[in-house]
Amino acid sequence: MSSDTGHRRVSACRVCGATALWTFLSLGDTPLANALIRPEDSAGQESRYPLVVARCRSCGLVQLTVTVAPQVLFGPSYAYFTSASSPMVEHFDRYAADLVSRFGPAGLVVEIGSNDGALLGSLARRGARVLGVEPAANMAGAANAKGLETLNAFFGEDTARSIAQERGRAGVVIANNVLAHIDDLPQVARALDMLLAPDGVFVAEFPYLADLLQHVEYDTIYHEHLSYLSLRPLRSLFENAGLRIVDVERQPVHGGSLRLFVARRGDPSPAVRALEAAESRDGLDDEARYERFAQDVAASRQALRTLLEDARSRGRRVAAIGATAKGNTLLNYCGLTTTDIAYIADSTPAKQGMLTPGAHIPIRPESALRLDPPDLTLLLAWNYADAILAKFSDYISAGGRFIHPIPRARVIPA
Ligand code: JHZ
Ligand code: ZN
Repeated sequence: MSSDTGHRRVSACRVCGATALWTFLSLGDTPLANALIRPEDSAGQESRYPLVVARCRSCGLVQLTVTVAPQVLFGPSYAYFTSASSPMVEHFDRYAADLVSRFGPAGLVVEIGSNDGALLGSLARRGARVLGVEPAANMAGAANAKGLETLNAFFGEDTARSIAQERGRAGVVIANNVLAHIDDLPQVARALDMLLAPDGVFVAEFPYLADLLQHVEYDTIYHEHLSYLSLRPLRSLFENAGLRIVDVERQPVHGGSLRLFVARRGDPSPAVRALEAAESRDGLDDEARYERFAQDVAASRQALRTLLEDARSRGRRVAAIGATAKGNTLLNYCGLTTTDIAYIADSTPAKQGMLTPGAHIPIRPESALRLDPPDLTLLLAWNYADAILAKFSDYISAGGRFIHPIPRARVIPA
């Protein structure tokens, strides 16, 4: 059964307001990617929402055609703890070191969507004066409990104004894996203009559209990710608020991310110019590129289903690792159930014992892969493939193998 309450259809582009939105991909009606279910509630009805992607014919922003209310997605309790993934903790520690060496003490440092405080902690240890802004009450609570002051709020003009009034303007404002989650992007740009000191810098990191297209990372499409970001639409977003993209770096996390540096003054660095040229060269402005992506997605689904059917016909037992948000797009879009995947191992205590949305696959601790080893383990956290293969080298030595699902499903190590 599907229900479709609590969402809004989008009729105008989230950056430029144009109404010419061209739809190129539908992944069906799916439940929310982090809406884990308690086993005792498994008979209840789950809300499903259309997971459809469109591109603005005016500014080029790739975006979902619906917006689910943010209170529903991020409200009192959120399932994803940054600190549960040690590669992300290490990434944010290097990130903190980079920021401190680029900007020095920088006065007040505000992080939007600061989750459980992984980056704030690394910055604070390096002497920065930090403040988190985090809408999920359980995440804000976890960060405050570690002594990392975090406001339990959504970021917007009201929050920006009150922070600036009470604590002064910020030298650095950071937003990691959260810009794509915000519906009203022009409001964010205006709020940044209120919060940043005259020479302040906004630093944002997010999964990059060019990597999503190239590596067929369709599973990073879910209702929390309202937009799939690239340079051209972001440039007009910031320019409308008197801000400019002055530098950019590619980062390997989450399947390929961009780290942007935005300021009031300064010319775009050579890296910005080079990446803009690469986006045009790679077809990010051409609808044919997105049509090809939609075909790649269907082919990737078919390849995974074929591999799993083949494994089943040989009597192989399959489990998975990483009860990720993206895993739930993959499982539901590929139509996988407990017949295909016995369980999912995950390091997050709050996810263990729950069922995944839609597919209802049970989540167990990581130790399950050793105590009850499957023949094959589907990497639903393929972004940590190297770390997971290293961690489970004993499982591999005993004959266990992993399935890497994208761009085309394959068994590793071969
Ligand atoms: P991970 C997240 O999505 C959250 P998800 C968010 N929606 C977002 O925007 C994107 O990132 C970019 C577990 N794990 O990071 C921990 C192990 O079990 O791929 C996590 O539950 N063993 C805000 O959910 C999950 O896997 C391990 O060794 O797709 C990883 O989730 C490791 C490394 C992780 O993100
Ligand atoms: Zn637009």
